[in-house]
Amino acid sequence: MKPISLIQFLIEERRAGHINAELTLLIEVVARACKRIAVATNKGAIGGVLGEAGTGNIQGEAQKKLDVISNEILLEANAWGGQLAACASEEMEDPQPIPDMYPKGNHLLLFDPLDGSSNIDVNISVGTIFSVLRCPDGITEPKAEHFLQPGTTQLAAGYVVYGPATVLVLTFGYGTHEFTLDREVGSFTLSRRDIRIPEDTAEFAINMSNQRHWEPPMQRYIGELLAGKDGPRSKDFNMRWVASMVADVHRIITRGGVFFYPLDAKIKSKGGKLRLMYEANPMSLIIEQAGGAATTGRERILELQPTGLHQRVPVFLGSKKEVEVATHYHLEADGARN
Ligand code: AFP
Repeated sequence: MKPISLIQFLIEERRAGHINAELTLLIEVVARACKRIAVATNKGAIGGVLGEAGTGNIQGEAQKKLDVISNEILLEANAWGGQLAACASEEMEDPQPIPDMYPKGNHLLLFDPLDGSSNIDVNISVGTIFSVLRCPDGITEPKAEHFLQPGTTQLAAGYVVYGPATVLVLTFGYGTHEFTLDREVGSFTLSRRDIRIPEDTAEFAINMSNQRHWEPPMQRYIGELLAGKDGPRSKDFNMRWVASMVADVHRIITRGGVFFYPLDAKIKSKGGKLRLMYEANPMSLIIEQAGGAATTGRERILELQPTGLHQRVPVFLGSKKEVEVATHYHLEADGARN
């Protein structure tokens, strides 16, 4: 079969009425920026891109040089594109307006430029996550409040994982599709259409070092998985944790599994570890469009009304049946308490 390039795929999606001309170009611009990030990431130590940038981001986390470089690549590429009213990045406190010298469009772009950045220096997969929203009608200078739309309103969501291969996973709310970067040709090529995540799984991903800080229903759920064949689940489970959400989600997109970053006593006051607008919402749309589920352990993530651009939430996502069991345990415990 003849390979289908990203741009061919986007044109097909436009013909099918799934996206408009502006969104077609916007995704092409984001994909092009991600190719540049892939080049920078691949150079590693010889590109002089490893190590600390000596700055902190809005979350108070130390920034790596590649965090800063990736943020700049995405901002620059998207500023001139003409499809955006504004951008918001996990690395910046406030939304970034489009400079006056460029035309403006009707879309809002949110991104985590380099997720999993503590893995850069050890040569483990990292990635970019992005989400596209419509700019509310009549707003010419969008502020943070205009970005605070529930995940169900996302027009597009995607991630690029910079691993042994550079892979883009994309959804417009009509299925989840995967593209692999053909380095010789320089373009993303469709590698899987309409990905389906198996409903059942025997593999979970969680940072077990936080176990003693989890809430009782999380302790119960993971305890039962660890008990394996001899426990109430009567089945052995395997565990994986890359600590780059893109890599952990990509494994789930490829062979099923569940990913948890639950509430724990250390992060309770912050609301969770992962960011709703830059990580949880785009990943939840991608997962749901592939037949999986995504909750906070209590509510469907995509239906949350955001309260802040940098809001954090607990994340349970992946194979539907396991997300349902873990969510059920939390709701049951809440019910017993009330
Ligand atoms: P960094 O970008 O700071 O490395 O954080 C990565 C991340 O947001 C997400 O990609 C991982 O799943 C999660 O944090 C890892 O968290 P732990 O280091 O607490 O395991």
